Amino acid sequence: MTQATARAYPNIALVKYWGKADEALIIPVAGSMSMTLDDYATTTTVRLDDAADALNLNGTELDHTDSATQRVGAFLDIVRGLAQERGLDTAAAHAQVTTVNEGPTAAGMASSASGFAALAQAASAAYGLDLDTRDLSRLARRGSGSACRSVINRFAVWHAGDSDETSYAEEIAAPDLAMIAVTVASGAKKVSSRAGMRATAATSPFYRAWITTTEESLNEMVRACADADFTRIGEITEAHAMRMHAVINACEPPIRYLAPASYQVFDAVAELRANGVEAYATADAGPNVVVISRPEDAEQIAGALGQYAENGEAKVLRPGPGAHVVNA
Ligand code: 2P0
Repeated sequence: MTQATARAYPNIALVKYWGKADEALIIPVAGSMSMTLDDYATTTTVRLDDAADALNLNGTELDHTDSATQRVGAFLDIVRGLAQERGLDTAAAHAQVTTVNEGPTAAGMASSASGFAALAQAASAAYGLDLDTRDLSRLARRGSGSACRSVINRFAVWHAGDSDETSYAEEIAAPDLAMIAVTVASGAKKVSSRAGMRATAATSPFYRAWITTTEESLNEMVRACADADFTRIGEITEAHAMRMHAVINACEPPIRYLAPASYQVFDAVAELRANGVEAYATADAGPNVVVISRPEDAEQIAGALGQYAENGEAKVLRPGPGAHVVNA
């Protein structure tokens, strides 16, 4: 096979990944848990040819010196290494990578997760590697940590592990959930996740506590999912998100991803709860807030929170599929 196309979706973590034990292999300091979304897909085609590696992103041909092209090229080297280990004659080939992110990049949804999950699936198929879900998750992890979770259907636990072999995501049963995305500010964040994680490890005095409490939160989350205990899932999610922002805020110099509008959404979610509507909020390395609810409450919550969104609308999202080949 010399060409393959794959699709993958972003994921939103309920227990967050923040910090690496191994920078080169992207082994996290603790496990995490997420829901794969059903919108904002990335579709990526990898075509083998003899020219140099090339990247077309959302219709724009990027120069080989562009940092995105270089990151994709480094990832393709890992795929070629696997092909070489297996004695495949594709191992020497370069690749033309064409990738399209659906929906606004401005939505602040984790495009590196869907991007590297789709690339891992398309590239492994194009180079002739027949990877099972675990090995595909391990491969996607090498591109971007959170991408290992976007390989997985619906709900994923990323086992931190302590080696390339033992750090992967797998599906976990969880009660049906909805997410409501409230995009309060679009645009690129000031500090990338990668740089923010490094700063946190190097300068935040709460880093040790973050690592140990994240493992505890994950264990509790796995139990709450097994019990289909939505309330506990929500409580862990919101407390854990605040802890992540706390450990980040404590950096020197400080890093702050949340904006005043983000806190307004957290307050509005608390008010919904006070009025008997169960909703819980989380936020990644940026100001946008994602709320979790039972599916039947999602539209009402979206209606209540739309006023805080930049475009006046909150978006309901549901569990979606893991990375998959769409043609070959
Ligand atoms: C997460 N984030 O668990 C957390 C919450 C952001 C905040 O995973 O350096 O883009 O490529 O492994 O995967 C963002 O980190 O970082 C992330 P790299 P990645 O979703």
